[in-house]
Amino acid sequence: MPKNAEKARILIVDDEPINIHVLSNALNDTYNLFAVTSGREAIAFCMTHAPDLVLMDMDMPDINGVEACKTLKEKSETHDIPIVFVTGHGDSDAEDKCWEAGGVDFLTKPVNANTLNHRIKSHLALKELTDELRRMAYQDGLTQVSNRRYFDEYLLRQQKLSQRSGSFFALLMFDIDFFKSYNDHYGHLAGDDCLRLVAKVLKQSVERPGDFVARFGGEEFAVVLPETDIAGAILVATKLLANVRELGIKHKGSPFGVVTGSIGIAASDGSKKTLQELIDTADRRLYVAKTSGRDQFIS
Ligand code: GH3
Ligand code: MG
Ligand code: MG
Ligand code: MG
Repeated sequence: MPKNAEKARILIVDDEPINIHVLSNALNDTYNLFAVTSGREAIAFCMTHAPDLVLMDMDMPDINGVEACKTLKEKSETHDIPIVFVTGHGDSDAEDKCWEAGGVDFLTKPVNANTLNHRIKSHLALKELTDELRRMAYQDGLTQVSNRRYFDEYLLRQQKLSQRSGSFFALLMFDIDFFKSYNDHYGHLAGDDCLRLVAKVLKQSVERPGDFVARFGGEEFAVVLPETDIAGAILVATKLLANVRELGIKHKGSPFGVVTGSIGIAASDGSKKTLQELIDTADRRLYVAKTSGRDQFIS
């Protein structure tokens, strides 16, 4: 069972309603079941509903099960959904195709209900563990935003996308002002609380689907904005600074009286700069924002 005790959601894909009926009856009622009758619908459903597991027929009109599986494995949004093939093809060539397409398991019809339920249970358990491991590997333990490791991967992916499309993406380096003095006045634990609050408000302040916030280190956060040039990044930076200031976290050691941050902005169309140059540019501008007053951005 998923940790939040919600029922796991299973999508049954089969062009024949009788098969959907049989599988539904075979599955025990700890699952939340959905069904579609084509590969095309399966892809659309997975993109919008992200089921926990898919039971996939092979032969279907339009997109067949193997093709649908390949497509799902190619998309980052659906890549991690385990796909169990349930098919009338018992031959080994068909099995090979399912494995090659990225399926996690293969069952032949008629399916033994007990076997089906056991296989599903173990795939769901494995998925949950994998998700948890991935979360731990990519999330900052203190603030729950992405960590540096994920930031590095995300930025690299963004650069590749941008190289292909020719569109700009922006990087914002945000650093809390006078944070050493905050710790000195209020203690390290209060400092940790402050970091959590700031991380949360940064995350809430970016709106577009690909916008990304990570803890870069210490009291410094990185924000990646896909499909965004300097002008767009300035709008976001203005909002980030205002939202942090408006948190109103008292800070006796700051001339502003409340916790504020400074931002350095850099943008790239993927072609000219290396990622290190992009980060260096944002860092340099952050430094200027600091030395020329703080609670501001430099672009
Ligand atoms: P500036 O306005 O120039 O950025 O000054 P600053 O004091 O914010 O910068 P400085 O780099 O001198 O100090 C950063 C402080 O952030 C020092 C460090 O102890 C604190 N810090 C880094 N990580 C954590 C953390 O995880 N928790 C807490 N409470 N403090 C942290
Ligand atoms: Mg079929
Ligand atoms: Mg600082
Ligand atoms: Mg710093």
